[in-house]
Amino acid sequence: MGTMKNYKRILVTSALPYANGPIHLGHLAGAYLPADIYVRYQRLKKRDVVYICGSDEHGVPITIAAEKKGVSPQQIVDQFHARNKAAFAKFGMSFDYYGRTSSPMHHQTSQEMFINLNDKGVFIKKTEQQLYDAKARMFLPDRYVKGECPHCGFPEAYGDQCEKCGSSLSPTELINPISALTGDKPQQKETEHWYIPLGALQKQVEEWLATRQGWKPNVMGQVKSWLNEGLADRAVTRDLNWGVQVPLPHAEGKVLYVWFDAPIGYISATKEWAMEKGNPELWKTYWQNDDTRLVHFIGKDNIVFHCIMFPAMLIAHGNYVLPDNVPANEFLNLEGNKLSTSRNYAVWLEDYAEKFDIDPLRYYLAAIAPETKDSDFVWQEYLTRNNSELADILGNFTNRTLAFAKNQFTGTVPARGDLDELDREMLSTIARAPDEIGAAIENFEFRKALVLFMNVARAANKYFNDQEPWRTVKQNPAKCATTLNICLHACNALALLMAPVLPFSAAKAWAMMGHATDVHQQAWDDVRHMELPTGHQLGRVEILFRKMEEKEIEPEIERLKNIQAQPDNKPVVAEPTASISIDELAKVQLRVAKIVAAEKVEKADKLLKMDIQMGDEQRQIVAGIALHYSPEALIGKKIIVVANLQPAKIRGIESNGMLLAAQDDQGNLSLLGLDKDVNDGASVR
Ligand code: B3M
Ligand code: ZN
Repeated sequence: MGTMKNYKRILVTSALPYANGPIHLGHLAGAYLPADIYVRYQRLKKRDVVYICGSDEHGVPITIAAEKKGVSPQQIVDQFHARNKAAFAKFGMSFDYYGRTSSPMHHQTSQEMFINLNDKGVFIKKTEQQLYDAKARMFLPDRYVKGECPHCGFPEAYGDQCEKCGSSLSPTELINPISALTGDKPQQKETEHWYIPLGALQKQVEEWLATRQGWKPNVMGQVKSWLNEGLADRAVTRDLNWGVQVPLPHAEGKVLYVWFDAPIGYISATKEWAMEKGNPELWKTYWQNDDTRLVHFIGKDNIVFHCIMFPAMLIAHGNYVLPDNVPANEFLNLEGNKLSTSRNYAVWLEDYAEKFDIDPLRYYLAAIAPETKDSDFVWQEYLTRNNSELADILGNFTNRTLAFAKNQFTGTVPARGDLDELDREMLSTIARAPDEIGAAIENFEFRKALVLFMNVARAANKYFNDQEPWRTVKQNPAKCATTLNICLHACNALALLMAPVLPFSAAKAWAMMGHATDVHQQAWDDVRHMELPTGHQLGRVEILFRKMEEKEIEPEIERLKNIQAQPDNKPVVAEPTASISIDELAKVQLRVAKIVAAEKVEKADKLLKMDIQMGDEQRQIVAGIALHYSPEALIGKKIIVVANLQPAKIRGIESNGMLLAAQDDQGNLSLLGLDKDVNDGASVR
């Protein structure tokens, strides 16, 4: 774990998005939301943390976008820098600074880095043949050329990278290259460029990587496969008229390669942040001290640049910290298909924000974060999780508790009396939560953190049910007061615990608890012991999470379906096959679960509703087995469930998983079980 070293401060970056288009959910889920959750948590832990991002305004992606729209590159970046900055703010991205690489500070910082390495003799200067478009009278760097990937055969690989297999490429490596400007077959023409000798730096990069701990296997795996192939020298300059000028005489028309200057953008933005704070030297504390923990949040297509190329530059410079971790995410798909900007097959932040609340999206995206493999955004699932988790569990618990306190205890906190077993259990669940959730966040396991968080809300909701305060209020008022005191204590804790993921709702919930302070200024560890004093006046009761209706998401689903149905679109879904691959099988998560509660579903004679335990997770499932098993006979039984089936409503009751049973043609039914005892939560393979 990266936390083993004693770091004094944390510097977090999210990939600088190209300012050539708007931001969509795939971006958000990969590089921004996880970082924001991490940073918000670290702030609540009272750690010294700075969160840096900004616009990447150079490179061929920008000039191509400008050419397409018939405007200047500057107009493109001005527009999208402003729009993307605003969109991120709406989604609660809590950057300490959002810079841009067209700033003078950035140009200067990048040029200094280039000069520093050049003076040290790091670069190799090469004269070589490069692809040239005679019609456009221009060299064709990076995305100006397309062709077949020499590694995987993908026909639309770019001159700098294949988006299919992730290989980083040079234009001349492409098979059958064509100019993206004119469609012509390019010529070769002589030009001169500066190269960073990654081959010569490989050993140092490897030595540094060997000291990294707690990296995600998918990230380290990709890095290792690069290293195994052997690193090739990479040109760090381009023949282009847009970008940071190469700061040497006789280098007219040459700019720094965008992947040379963009990561330096993290440094220049930190400098600008420090200046804004009135302490211009402060950036050095973060970038040039070994006790800074540097963490880069990125998508998987940026791994090679953040784990090899930028570290190699920093190593060659010698006076910078290297990343402690690079928790890169896999990709987010949309309704079963790959996102496609060009086909508008995406959900754009700006559009989303006009129609829907922000926190439910943050919640759902964190719940399906593509942490270890690609994941899929499904509108229906988003709605279900909003309604059955945020609204029915977290919101419902908060609202019923506050409404009860308002009606029975004049909106104040009643006294806590003698505790019974359930009271003590609830209090200890709350006391354990900050460390458990915190540990998951520290490990970049945001999905797990969310499950742990929601389990606290689930337990609280169940506690309310089990203690039946609506009954004890008449029979045993002191017990009722204790129950409500503990429920309010739980609401208060949940308001703070939800702050990293659900920042807007946390503020609302915190105000509902009667606090005039800012929830985001509280201390995470206080959850263990923060008590609401008896008599504390609670705030106004409001709906925390609104239930959504199908008709709100129908147009969104429709729009995406229509795009998919357009005939000129190549299908991007995998062909269905009769037999399934091992990878497809691996998508089905089977786990051992213990049935802890079971009851008949009213007016549905075949259905049973069950609470099942899988390790530290509790869920509810509904199954059509009531004619074969009585509820009592099931309690304590261990069964096998499909754990990652989309939650569904069966007769209006949420079912989150499916149990496995065998049924013959006589109708005999048997639940699948185990022939030796293993712990619930165990996975079945
Ligand atoms: N702009 C690529 C991207 O948006 C690039 C990231 C730069 S991070 C220094 O995917
Ligand atoms: Zn490829």
